[in-house]
Amino acid sequence: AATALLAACGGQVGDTGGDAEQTDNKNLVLVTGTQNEPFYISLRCGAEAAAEQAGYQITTQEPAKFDATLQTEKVNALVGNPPGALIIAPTDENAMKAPIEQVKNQGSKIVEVDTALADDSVAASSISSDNTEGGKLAAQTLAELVGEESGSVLLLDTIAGTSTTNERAAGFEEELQNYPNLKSVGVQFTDNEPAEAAGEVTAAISAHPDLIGIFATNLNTGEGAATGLRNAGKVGEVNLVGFDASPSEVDGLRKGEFQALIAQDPAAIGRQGVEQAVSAIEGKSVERKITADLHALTQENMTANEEYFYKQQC
Ligand code: T6T
Repeated sequence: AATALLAACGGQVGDTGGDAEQTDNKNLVLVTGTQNEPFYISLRCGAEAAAEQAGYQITTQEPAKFDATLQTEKVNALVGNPPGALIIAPTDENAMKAPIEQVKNQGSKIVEVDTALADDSVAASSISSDNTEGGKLAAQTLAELVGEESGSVLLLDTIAGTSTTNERAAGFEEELQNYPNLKSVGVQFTDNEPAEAAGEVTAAISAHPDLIGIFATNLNTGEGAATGLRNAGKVGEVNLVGFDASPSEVDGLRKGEFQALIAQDPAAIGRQGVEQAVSAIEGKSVERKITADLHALTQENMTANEEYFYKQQC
């Protein structure tokens, strides 16, 4: 349901994050997916607050783009001076494995936040939304918005190898099959570039005049899709369901450019990432997998749910 709250908390309790040996290295490094991006800003704020509370130092490294080569440079720079824990959002589920393992081999505990490696034996702990469920929630929300009408639906993913958005896309496609009035025209990748997302929307509108809905699997993609709809004069006519709750997406929801947003809780992901990292460093019990909450925001429920808008200041 559009107003559904999906609260899936908890996780599996694991061991102490690899070798149980305790260190007194109180330096944490957070490596985000990219710089100046509202999701990661909110995540960093949560991480910094938790580090301060635990009496740890945290520094944040941000690649200029969401790109595994640029992120690898940030991770490689830690070799020789490994932190107590590396808390990272790997931008590619395969390509980031070797650089992360190199830091792990130097004694750092590894905690994944948001995105994850395909190999789940590298990190001591992973904290993320249930992205498959998030994709399903997006399809259910779209179906509710559309009602009895029928038409084509466009799915916009970011980059192959991004665990989160790929899972959202798969969950969406699976759930969409339950709504025979909604016909998928397939998935397009946007390279996480708003301009590409805008172009995909323009192309889909001319190829499929019955386009009735779009699911944009993250913030940049959603913002670009909204631009595409504005350019084509189709705002409000084509239902746009986005992911995340950046200031500009929330503004778009208010204005009717988005009909729904699936909001994550990045600050909680950052906070729990630090908490698990500290437990791993201190030889305490670590949870291998923690799932953060998701919330479907619509114009009707957004005023009552402002707490889910991403905060941009720490
Ligand atoms: O949607 C988030 C994040 O969860 C995803 O992994 C990458 O994109 C965002 O950072 C939003 O831009």
